[in-house]
Amino acid sequence: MDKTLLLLLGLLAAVGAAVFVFLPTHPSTPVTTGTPIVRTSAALPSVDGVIKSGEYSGQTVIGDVEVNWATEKDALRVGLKSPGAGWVAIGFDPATMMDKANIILGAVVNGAVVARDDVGTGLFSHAPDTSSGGQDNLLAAAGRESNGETVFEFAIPLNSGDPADRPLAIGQTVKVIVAYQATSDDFGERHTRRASGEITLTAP
Ligand code: HEM
Ligand SMILES: [Ca+2]
Ligand SMILES: [Ca+2]
Repeated sequence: MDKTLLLLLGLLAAVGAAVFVFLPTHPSTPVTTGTPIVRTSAALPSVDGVIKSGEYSGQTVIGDVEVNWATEKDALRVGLKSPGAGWVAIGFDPATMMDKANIILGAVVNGAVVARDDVGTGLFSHAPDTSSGGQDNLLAAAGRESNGETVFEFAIPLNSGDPADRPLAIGQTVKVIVAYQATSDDFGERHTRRASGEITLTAP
């Protein structure tokens, strides 16, 4: 083997080693896992990714997420606004911490909403209802992200009939948990901030 070839091989090996060393240890964040749902419902034209004044009968701030809600005959509409560009979520009626809560997550990915109907599967975990034989019961979802803030609007049945969801009723005061991610749209990524509060489901 002549010297030039050896030199070339050595150079190649060095470049290879450098690339290996500088590769990130984690694979790049995958786009939201699970089945993405992008839906709007003609019956719910207000689920459009914009929270207008007077659109919701209830409003509160939990953590630093604005939570808006209103009941329909058999449904609950919710509008969340987070100070982050990643996912935002609300969980209804947890048993302990995140466990058993009916968790609805949303993210705006390249201008389109991705939403999922989950359930708290443990103190610090959640999974799509569909992964435990349940159904995704989102009736509508829409979202908008601008200036590092995310608006996520959705509607769910008050009582979906899905054993993975906890039934809600008009008149009920329900514990809710709220969380958001500052940067990641990956539903598998832990919250930047989380908090809990209460909302009362007054009649429409
Ligand atoms: C894969 C996503 C998630 C992971 C890995 C995760 C993990 C955790 C962990 C480790 C804690 C305890 C430490 C802490 O307080 O930060 C926690 C607490 C909490 N999480 Fe999550 N979480 C996730 C998603 C969510 C979602 C979507 C919500 C709400 C809709 C949520 C709501 C909460 C709340 C309210 C607490 C405090 C519970 C309490 O102290 O009573 N989490 N989570
Ligand atoms: Ca659910
Ligand atoms: Ca469900």
